[in-house]
Amino acid sequence: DPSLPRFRLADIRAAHGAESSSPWVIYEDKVYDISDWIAAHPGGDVILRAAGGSIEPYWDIFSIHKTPYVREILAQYLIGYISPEDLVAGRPPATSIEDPFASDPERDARLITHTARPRNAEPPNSELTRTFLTPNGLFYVRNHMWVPVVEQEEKHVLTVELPDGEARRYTLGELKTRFPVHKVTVALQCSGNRRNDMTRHAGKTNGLQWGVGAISNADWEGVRLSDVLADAGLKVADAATTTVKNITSAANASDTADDANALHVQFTGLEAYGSSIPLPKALDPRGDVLLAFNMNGAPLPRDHGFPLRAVVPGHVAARSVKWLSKIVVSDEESTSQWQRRDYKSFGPNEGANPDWDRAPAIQEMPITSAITGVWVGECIRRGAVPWTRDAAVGVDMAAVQQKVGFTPKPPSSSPKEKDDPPCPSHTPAATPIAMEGYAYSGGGRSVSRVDVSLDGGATWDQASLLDDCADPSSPCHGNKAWAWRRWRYTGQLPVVPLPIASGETDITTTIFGNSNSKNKKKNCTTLVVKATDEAYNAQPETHRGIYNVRGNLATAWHRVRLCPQC
Ligand code: MTE
Ligand code: MO
Repeated sequence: DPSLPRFRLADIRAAHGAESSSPWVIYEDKVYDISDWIAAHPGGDVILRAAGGSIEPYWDIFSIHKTPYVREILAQYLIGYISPEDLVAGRPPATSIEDPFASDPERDARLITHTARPRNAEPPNSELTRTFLTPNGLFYVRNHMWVPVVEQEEKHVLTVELPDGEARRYTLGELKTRFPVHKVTVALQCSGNRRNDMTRHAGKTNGLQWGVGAISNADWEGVRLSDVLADAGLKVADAATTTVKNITSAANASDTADDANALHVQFTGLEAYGSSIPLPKALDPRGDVLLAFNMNGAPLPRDHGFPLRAVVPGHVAARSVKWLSKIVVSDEESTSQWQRRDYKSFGPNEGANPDWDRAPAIQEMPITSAITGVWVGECIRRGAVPWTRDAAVGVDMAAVQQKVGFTPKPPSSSPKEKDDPPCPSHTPAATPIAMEGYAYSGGGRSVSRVDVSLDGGATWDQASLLDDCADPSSPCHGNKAWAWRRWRYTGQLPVVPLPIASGETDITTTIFGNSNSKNKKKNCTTLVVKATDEAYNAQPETHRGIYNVRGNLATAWHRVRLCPQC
């Protein structure tokens, strides 16, 4: 529209930056007033970083914006053009911006990186279940943006806002000294864990193609969210939980008390990520929701939320907001895209543009399990070694290892290290096999059984569940089964080679990341694992029935195809 006004770059920079009441951005030679868009922007007010200047350098970093759809949104806010005297080849001269990822921390080289900026990475299978508590450096990382820099942790401020608009501020130093400190053993799992499995078996999915490693387990230490909410003055009327009653006793009049069941606790991180949980979970005296500052006995690593994060046991990890800076108790869920869109699941028929509001946000996770290591016959596939806690499950792993000709090696520093012995020239008729993995269910429901099949699901046996929580040197903390359960299995592969079932996964892609098409022609079998929790929830047999375009909650039986290598 040529009738729109022309603006000078210097004027826009001076009057329409992040601090102004009408922030503008520039794209190509066009000027947009984004004041009304900020609230609806999926990344929140992060967009203000670009205010007063060109948005293009940011789109180079957050390349997710380079779509016609985003340009259409922007088009609604067009207010004019850049003056011709400020244009070079039709655009304002390129400006360099501060790279928000430049200060991201160093990471453990063993992590398998899906994207570097923002950082998304999972531990290799060979490390995943090596220990019950995942070492901090190997814990999977799921960042939507950069890692915020916090210089003085004790001075980090958490703002707590109540439904009546009252706000209370706590420094981290205050949180640590004013409230009792609790420890809870919790597995965090991304709703996208095992997404690549759903893609392989049911069709294309959007999102990071996680293997089985978007889950890890740690001891978290911090203060209870319910203690902080009570101190901040939250008054709710709900006889359902005792903590609520404690909070209520100060407020008998119903006009000062809100109904806990209608409220949500919204969490916001320093880089603008946000999500929420229902208030009853936060107030449940057995719910163990923490504002955590320690992980496995050390201060939170920067990637995992330093200096403060929410830990919501039993719920999808998307609610455990890192770099926590603000809590709002509200009659609404968080308005972020991570609450209202991304972390929901839909029916296989609903496609890429479902009725977003119809499905509830994922909170408690369903049951899942996975195979993380396989040792078979004389052809040893490298999995998670060594087996350290055999006595706990009554499996004589030394004998199995001797039988299969396997000598555990010390942990390798590189996942690519080739330390498998050479294959013999034949495949033994009846082959000993050993497997290990994890099982996990949300809501604090304990895993009661892990079923294993060596023949694609025709016949079943049971794995031994490790009693990690009973280990006196590292007991589990918390009111419910919030941790994962490791399992092991030893058995005998079927003597008769089985045909390849269609749609099954080659072990080389699942466990070792490289597929070998030659295997497809050989006699293969399929290893299967599935778990059951205390409420008898079980995993679906295939991903076809739970397929959703976002690839969330890929919890079907985990299958690993096993082919003779020789
Ligand atoms: N919190 C903030 N502030 N920013 C984020 O990007 N990612 C969420 C959640 N909390 C995220 C966040 C998601 S989707 C997951 S799966 C977990 O953090 C990952 O936690 P981790 O990186 O400690 O494993
Ligand atoms: Mo996630």
